[in-house]
Amino acid sequence: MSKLAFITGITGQDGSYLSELLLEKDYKVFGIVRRTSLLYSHSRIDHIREKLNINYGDVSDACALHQFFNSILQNNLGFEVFEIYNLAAQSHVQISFEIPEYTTTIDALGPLHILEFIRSQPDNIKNKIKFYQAGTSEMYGKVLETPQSETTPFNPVSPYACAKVYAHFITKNYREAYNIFACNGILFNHESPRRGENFVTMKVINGIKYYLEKKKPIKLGNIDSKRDWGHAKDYVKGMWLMLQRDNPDDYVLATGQTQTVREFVEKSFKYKGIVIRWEGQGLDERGINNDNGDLLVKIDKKYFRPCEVDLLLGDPTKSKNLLEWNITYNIDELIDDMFKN
Ligand code: NAP
Ligand code: F7E
Repeated sequence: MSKLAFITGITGQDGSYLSELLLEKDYKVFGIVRRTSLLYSHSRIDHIREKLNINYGDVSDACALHQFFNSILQNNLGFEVFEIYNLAAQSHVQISFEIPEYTTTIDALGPLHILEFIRSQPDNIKNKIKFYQAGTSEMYGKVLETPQSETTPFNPVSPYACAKVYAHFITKNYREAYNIFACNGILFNHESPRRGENFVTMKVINGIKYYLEKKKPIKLGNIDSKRDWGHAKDYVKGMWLMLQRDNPDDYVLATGQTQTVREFVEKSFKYKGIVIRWEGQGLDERGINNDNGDLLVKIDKKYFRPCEVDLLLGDPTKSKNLLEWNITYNIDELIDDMFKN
């Protein structure tokens, strides 16, 4: 009997690692990709492309999505389980302030389109479908307690986080109202060599490589915010584990450690043997190469957000206890992997 998995956001950082994991576990993996003017925008899944079943699609297009789901079910009668992972999102927090309506359409209504499909299925099919919603620590926003756990109230401060809060509660609502196996992951920041280039960790790693080549500084915004950074490979395992439990629930995935962006910058330069010293304050602050006086980091107000999430620190106790989930990369091993791969 076949195990089926469907991934929205399959071309993203997490979608690519999750695909690899599910293929290893003998799932038949389906996914949607967006039409782009260039064909070669799916580089994260190029190496496994032949093993995946891909259609064009978009989570804003419920009609096409439902047709694809129906065709999968009709072509795989007698399937054992159908796991749907909703990873598709406009996932950049700062950009969500520029395109709030689009972000809401994709990040809030996308999961509703999938939940509606599951709800419409007869019980014998519905009972074999499991749904994962990619929730985020950004939902805690201006945090109301530290560390943040599954019981910490949400207090979102960006259009991205507001849309994800809707997605979280509609997932919980459909679970309770229609007896759907639907889980919310509340994932703290996770990075990898496949991280998008405009997230701060990848920007710093690429910026250091560029500095070593061209002697140009990295331009950053707020370097005093704190994040709980893990490795995406560990986090996709947690997503899968959530769907293997007997009952659906919501889980935090985090390392339980937090660092400032400034510390991430210092550690990453140190990895290349460079000690950075800070001079000046506010927008005039600069990171200087302690050995030769080169300018390494400049502050640019363009990268500050209208509202900032100052401190994220997750409490993964529930996932550790119930899912037996653990991290295998600490921050230094993450930086090592990001430089090497
Ligand atoms: P990512 O690298 O930005 O990938 C996002 C994926 O969504 C890409 O495959 C993208 O396709 C796809 N997508 C965007 N809009 C879409 C649409 N309208 N229809 C269909 N697909 C669409 O994000 P990620 O880091 O892998 O994160 C995966 C999920 O976890 C996201 O929902 C994110 O919000 C959430 N999350 C991430 C983190 C983190 O630290 N990484 C933490 C918590 C939660 P293209 O390749 O065509 O752009
Ligand atoms: O910012 C600061 C910025 O964009 C981290 C997404 O995956 O994780 C991610 O959201 C911090 C913020 O990630 C720059 O102000 C300084 O305080 O790497 P980021 P994020 O906003 O935490 C959560 C959990 C998600 O769910 C999201 O999808 O770094 N920062 N200077 C900067 N950030 C960026 N991007 N660029 C800078 O130049």
